[in-house]
Amino acid sequence: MKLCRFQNRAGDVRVGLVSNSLSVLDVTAAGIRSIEELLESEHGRSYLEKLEKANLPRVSIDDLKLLAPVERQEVWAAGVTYLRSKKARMEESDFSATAYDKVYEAERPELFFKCQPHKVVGPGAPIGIRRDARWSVPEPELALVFNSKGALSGYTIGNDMSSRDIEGENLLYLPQAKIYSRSCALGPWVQIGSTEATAREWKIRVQIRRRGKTVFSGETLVGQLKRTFQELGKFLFRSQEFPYGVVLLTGTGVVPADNFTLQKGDVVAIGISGIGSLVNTVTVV
Ligand code: DO4
Ligand code: MG
Repeated sequence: MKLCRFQNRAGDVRVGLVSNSLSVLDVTAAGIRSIEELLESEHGRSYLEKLEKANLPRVSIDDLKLLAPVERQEVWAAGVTYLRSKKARMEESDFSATAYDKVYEAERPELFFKCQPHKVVGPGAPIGIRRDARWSVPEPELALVFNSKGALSGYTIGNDMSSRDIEGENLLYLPQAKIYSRSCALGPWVQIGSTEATAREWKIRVQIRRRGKTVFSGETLVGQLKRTFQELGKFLFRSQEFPYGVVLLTGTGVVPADNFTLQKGDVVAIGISGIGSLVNTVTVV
């Protein structure tokens, strides 16, 4: 089941259920105002199944714009959770190599604050590279959607945009390398109802196109993620509350070669086999 946020032709923001590739069921017509309220409710899933059969308006995909499936949730991220990420980070910086090496093996994962919802962009919206960065990359990641009780309620696709030169210069610059306008993309919807065992079989693919040509493509399996979803969720909810729930990016397992940097106009397409695809064009911020 896929839950989305969308804007209709009148400009209203609505919650939808994506039942096929052509249209979305408008569940706001049944009084649902947010994805959050569905994820918070114990009966959210069975209620949605009922709504699927109810006579609600269907909006054609041509008459709507999908929005990022976040409302008030903070976005956090896990790092160095795939061997590929550890290797790339250790190569990027002699200065920080030991830190990356250690955190990959440590009991406590690297978890960092990524952004508030207003910095998140949705499907089709421009994603940002910093004007003061020389080495910018996308990070295609599975994103876990937790409700306020810490229950894993769904999954979406995330792009943890990163400035590798800034991060590599000094680990203390990590927030600047990771948090800036349009530095995170999420979407196209929240996939609910899949177990961790199923999600670990999903493939994550990324393709970057420049003036119509593919300049990078790569893939990994969610199963390569070193830590379990439960482990990441437990650490995230330790000693802190998320009253609206939280989205957690789980780290990247695909990193372009060291001579690659994103440019304005590049099109970044991320696909996760069990979810769908998220496509954004790069802009300079
Ligand atoms: O420690 C740096 C960030 C790591 C990260 O974002 C990742 O591994 O995906
Ligand atoms: Mg990342």
